[in-house]
Amino acid sequence: MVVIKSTSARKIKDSRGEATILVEIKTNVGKFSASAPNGKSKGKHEAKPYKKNLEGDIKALKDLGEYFSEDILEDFNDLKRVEDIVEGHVGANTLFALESAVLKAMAKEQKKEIWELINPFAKKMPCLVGNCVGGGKHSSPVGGKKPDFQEFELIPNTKTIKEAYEKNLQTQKMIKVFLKKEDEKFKESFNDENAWETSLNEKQVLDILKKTKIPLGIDVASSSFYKRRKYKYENPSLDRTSEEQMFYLSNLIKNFRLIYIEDPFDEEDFDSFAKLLKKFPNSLIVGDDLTVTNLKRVKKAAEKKAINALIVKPNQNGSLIQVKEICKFAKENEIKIVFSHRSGETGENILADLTFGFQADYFKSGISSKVREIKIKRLIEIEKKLK
Ligand code: 2PG
Ligand code: MG
Repeated sequence: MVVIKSTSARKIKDSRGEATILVEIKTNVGKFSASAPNGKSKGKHEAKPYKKNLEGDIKALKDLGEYFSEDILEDFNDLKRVEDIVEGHVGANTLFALESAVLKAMAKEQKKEIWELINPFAKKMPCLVGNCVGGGKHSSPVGGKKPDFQEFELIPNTKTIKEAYEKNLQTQKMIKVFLKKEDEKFKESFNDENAWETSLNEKQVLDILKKTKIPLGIDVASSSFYKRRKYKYENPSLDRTSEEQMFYLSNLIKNFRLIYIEDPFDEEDFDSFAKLLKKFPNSLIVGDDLTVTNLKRVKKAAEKKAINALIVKPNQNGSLIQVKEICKFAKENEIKIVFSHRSGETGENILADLTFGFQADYFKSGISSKVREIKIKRLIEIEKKLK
């Protein structure tokens, strides 16, 4: 059993150089720490990362430390007790980091892997969704231009995670050569998630990626360019109504055989999601800003038949108990689960254990860079031990 003796937190920098939180707990079995990432293209309905601000949460956590002393924490569901104590005092980033640290303590005390605390019978590895080329909010313009879509993903079909990881790394290097040829403004620069920045538009990027023969996906992140009831494209400059967006995306899905389409419509437009899913039941229509790892919104999306896949970003919610409920609900409703990194990441790799423990179908992250690879490498390590 684990008993928390004190809790503290401090500010650290994420991969974008922005402040985020690292939580440390002192327990009867030692000290444990965990950090939370930061999003940039956030859903309107995401839980707040901090109650008021980071400093306030750091103070709150210190003050709350002694309230844990009576609680004995033995299994995953005991995180509820942690939540009961801090609820209302801290935001989602702080709660997620705190619960992650508690899981690390429990795993150590029980001589288990973290994923085993969630599901000791977990077997299936997720497929990798690797962000290869970027645009939107995560990218800077190259020579004044960038794609309006946020992410262009490679989703290789391989036997093992290790092969998928290597294939994505190799392919991303190959894409550099293609971009050099097709984009005279290309500067070999990476965006926030180590995806290539380019001056090309989404259609031109997909033309290049198609050559790889790897199944492709996109994160349209369309709420970020939906203004006054129009999708405001800048490259080239063109406004699209919802109907026009539907038509445009449908053509892209057909022409490029897209198997994964995240946030194709604005975060309030469940009905357009549903229409698209009806047209393309064999592609994954994925909710991220739409569902924001919030059980109520996931249930609404399921009722409206708006999605057949959903992004799970634990720090969009904070509560790992609710993450568990969402995964259960998704499985019961045949909705595929995609665990995802954030655009501002840290060296924390617990996301890999959560992904495997909850038996997610996909794991979305950047392809290269230390903070992304550390999570993929943890998945590879789990895969290796299973054999
Ligand atoms: C997304 C994420 C991760 P952010 O939109 O899917 O790529 O972006 O972390 O900025 O919300
Ligand atoms: Mg997204």
